[in-house]
Amino acid sequence: MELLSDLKKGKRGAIAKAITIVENNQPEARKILKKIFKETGTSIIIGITGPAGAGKSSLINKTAVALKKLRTKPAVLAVDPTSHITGGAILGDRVRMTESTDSGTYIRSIASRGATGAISRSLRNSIRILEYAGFNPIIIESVGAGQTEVEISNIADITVVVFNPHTGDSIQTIKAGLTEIGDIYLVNKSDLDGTNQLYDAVRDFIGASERNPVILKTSVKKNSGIVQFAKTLKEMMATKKKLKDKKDKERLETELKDIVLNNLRERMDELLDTDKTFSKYLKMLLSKDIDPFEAADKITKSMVK
Ligand SMILES: Nc1nc2c(ncn2[C@@H]2O[C@H](COP(=O)(O)OP(=O)(O)O)[C@@H](O)[C@H]2O)c(=O)[nH]1
Ligand SMILES: [Mg+2]
Repeated sequence: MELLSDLKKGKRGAIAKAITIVENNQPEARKILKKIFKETGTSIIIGITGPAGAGKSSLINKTAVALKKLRTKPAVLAVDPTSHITGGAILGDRVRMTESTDSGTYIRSIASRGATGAISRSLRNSIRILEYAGFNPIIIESVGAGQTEVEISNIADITVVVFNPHTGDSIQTIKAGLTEIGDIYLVNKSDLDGTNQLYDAVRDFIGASERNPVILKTSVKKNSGIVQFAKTLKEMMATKKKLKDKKDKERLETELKDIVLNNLRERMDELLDTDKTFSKYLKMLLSKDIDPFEAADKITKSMVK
């Protein structure tokens, strides 16, 4: 496949095409994954999460440049669940990230519509494409909303949580469970008032925990703290590499279960369409001779012994 050799060379067009293919889950996606799978699972995944507007895209832009100077080859995948609402968020992210694009970092927004399972699948496989193309680390930007951030910390080897001074919801988010997931906490927009108070609050809430996460102040506007952040990431890439094997085992187990359950669901769905027991109990249900739960129990028992 010519696409594969171009991918291996890290050609942008090939990467874009391959990610589009795995995103849309075309049959061709399976062919690609079959060929590249052995050479994946090698890069460190950095998840950057936090509220919308915290400065994640701006930070990633600068940090990618700094990481390049530290002789790594970063790529970025942005997962933005608000994109389908505003219609412009994806473009906004792309524009804000142009600086790192110019320096040769691969950047891509991936669709975040649809079921969370579908998002995880396209994320996992897009990561694989980028690994095969030689990128390391792979940075994932995601808005920390509801379940997303938990998912990101499942996928990421290093999780970075971004807060801002002067946003009531920062403290709220700290309390709402983000304390568990971060390896690094950033107080971004440190050019604004309230930075030290927030830094102290984060340290009091989180810093004392057993995991002993790193807490840093950054300002994209003043260009401060970014190099230190990039250096911290690079050091952590080395230490996390050792933990990666164990985490990958769990991830692959989860993925395999997901796929099998999906397959079963599809198969069962087809079977039900022609299943005699199903139509028998459906008739009884329609004539109110049985309730939905009992009908479902009977059908399920007849199918799974
Ligand atoms: N004052 C200040 N503004 C910043 C800083 N970093 C980002 N911003 C601004 O915050 C807004 C949201 O940034 P963006 O990167 O899109 O945030 P995201 O939604 O978390 O990706 C933009 O207007 C940025 O210019 C910073 O360090 N200081
Ligand atoms: Mg963004």
